[in-house]
Amino acid sequence: MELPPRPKLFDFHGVSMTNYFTDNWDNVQNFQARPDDILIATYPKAGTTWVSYILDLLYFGQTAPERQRPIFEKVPFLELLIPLYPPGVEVLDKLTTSPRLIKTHLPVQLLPKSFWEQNCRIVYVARNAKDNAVSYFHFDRMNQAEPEPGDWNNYLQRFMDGKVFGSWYDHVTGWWEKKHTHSKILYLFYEDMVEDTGRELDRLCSFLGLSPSAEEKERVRGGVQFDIMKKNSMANYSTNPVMDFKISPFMRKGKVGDWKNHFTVAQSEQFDEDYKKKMENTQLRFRTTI
Ligand code: PPS
Repeated sequence: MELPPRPKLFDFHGVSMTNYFTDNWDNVQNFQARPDDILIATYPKAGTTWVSYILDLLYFGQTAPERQRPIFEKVPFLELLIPLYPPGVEVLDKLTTSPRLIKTHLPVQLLPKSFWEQNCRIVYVARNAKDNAVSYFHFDRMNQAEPEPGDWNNYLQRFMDGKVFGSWYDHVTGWWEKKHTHSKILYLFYEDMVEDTGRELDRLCSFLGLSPSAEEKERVRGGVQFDIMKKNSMANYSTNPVMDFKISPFMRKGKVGDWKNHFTVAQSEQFDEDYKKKMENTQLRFRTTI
């Protein structure tokens, strides 16, 4: 199928987005959440797919034939409306599983209000800004549904300016603040998940009120390791036609600290200085190495 030209970013309610996130806006805002829905919220490239697949395995196991579908179909993307697929909202409305697992990249202030009214559980995943920017850059190179990334230096500046998809700084701090008033948000860090997946799996289970057997937990932990997920066509996006894996695979490196292979010393210093200013009013702390 012919792919449409790459979309452009524009300012939408103070957040830089493409029309693929805004075209279905009224339906997204009027989305009716159900009390048992579980929302996976992230700034793009922070570990959405990893947590989505963990939750999918925890709730639905890996054997049922109807679950042998790509993760991006099983965990619909709420605000997405791209030509090749039905709108996320439509897929979700028809979804009969309990719970429904829902993906969103929306900043906290733009989340449809029914998620708060229904008091849904929300798993937020955050990743340190430097690795997040690198991962996003490579994703934009290979994904025809994303704006042209341009060169790395220019991209990094736009990331710092909040002009690749909203502001990373506002996104991670906005959700962090919300955690103080909404008790049903679990705030996870990508770096913690890489450091000790089993420990973070335990935190997830306790948040969700699940008590899988030790054997089941080990099966999930084993199945969501980077190398295993990278080979798994249901988890690695290889069936998604808008992505060109010859440019860069979706499951690219899966590491903490890959930013060191991309940032020059000067870029890193400038980034750190700007970061300090943007993050001075928050207690939120990230690790850029583990
Ligand atoms: S998206 O497009 O926003 O849904 O992307 P997202 O899934 O949030 O992020 C993709 C990055 O997460 C890495 N990833 C993993 N890392 C470690 N272990 C596991 N199991 C795993 N699964 C996905 C993926 O490789 C992308 O990061 P980079 O740094 O580009 O490799």
